[in-house]
Amino acid sequence: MPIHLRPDWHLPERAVTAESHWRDRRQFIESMVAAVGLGSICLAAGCKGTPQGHPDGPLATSPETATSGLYPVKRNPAYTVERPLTDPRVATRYNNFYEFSTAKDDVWKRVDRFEIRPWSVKLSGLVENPGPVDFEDLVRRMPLEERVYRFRCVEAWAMVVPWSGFPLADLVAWAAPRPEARWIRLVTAHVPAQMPGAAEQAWFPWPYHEALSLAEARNPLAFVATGIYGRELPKQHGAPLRLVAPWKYGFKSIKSVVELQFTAEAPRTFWNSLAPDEYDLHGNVDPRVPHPRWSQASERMIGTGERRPTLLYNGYGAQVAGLYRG
Ligand SMILES: Nc1nc2c(c(=O)[nH]1)N[C@H]1C(S)=C(S)[C@@H](COP(=O)(O)O)O[C@H]1N2
Ligand SMILES: [Mo]
Repeated sequence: MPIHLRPDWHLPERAVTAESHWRDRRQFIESMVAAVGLGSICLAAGCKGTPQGHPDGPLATSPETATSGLYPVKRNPAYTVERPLTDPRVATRYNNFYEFSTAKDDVWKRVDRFEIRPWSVKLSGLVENPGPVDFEDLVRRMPLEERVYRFRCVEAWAMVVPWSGFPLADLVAWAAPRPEARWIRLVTAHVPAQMPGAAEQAWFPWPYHEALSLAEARNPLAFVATGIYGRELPKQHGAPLRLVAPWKYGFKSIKSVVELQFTAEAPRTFWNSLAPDEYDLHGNVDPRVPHPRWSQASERMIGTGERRPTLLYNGYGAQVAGLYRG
């Protein structure tokens, strides 16, 4: 099927935001924070003891569900970051989720109609244990923990957030891949009636789809997030479950997953199919390889505007570099 591409199709991260625009938004957020008197929230990754970044109100868009009561969950101290946490009021209002909007600052306002219950995840392809898995059953059975991860968008903005969830390896084990399985194709829900962005931009090759090799999926860093900031995941972050692969650019961390298909061959992926020279199949963070339209040498922390040097594998080389040797 020929895909009609608008002239701006190759600007998936439309807000390769001009610094001036960004400063305006930051001032706006700061004034909003001041206005509602929320200035005293704990932002340092070192503020132990308190549920970190547990906000009053900013995640009000997290709907009440039968599983909201599972959070907060215990922090896994093996996954901490030397940087301050991103302010939850910033992270939950600055999202990339094209099914809802191509602009980052209004995704959270456009998710209301999206229905996340009931939800099931289909395990398919080369597995011994295929079939639909009910999300609530899954999340109750999995060992939930909190991990603080760096997160780096290909567009050069970055954040540090506490995700709640479980290792992807546990879901892989549940599926029981056959020996021929080498890859996993992950697929997002596609419900245009509930997704204004997908309805407006019908020419994209929906549903959003991504891929990890089975070895990557079994790496202990690969995480299925069901919560953030000590609460159940709000819809704009990919409720009820999304991938977090923190050593890869953000586009690999697919949201609102409905299917894991185990394959022998490398599957095609949404952004790589659209623009292979801009969005590598593997998408591993690498400061030495510029995006065709911008440098990847440094990154901008959302919420503070601080610039940091980009780290190879986003700082997770010790855990993942072995995957790519030879
Ligand atoms: N289904 C789906 N998943 C997606 C996207 C998307 O548009 N659709 N955007 C990706 C990109 S480019 C980024 S940077 C992250 C952003 O995650 P966040 O909004 O939770 O910060 O989600 C990724 N997952
Ligand atoms: Mo991104």
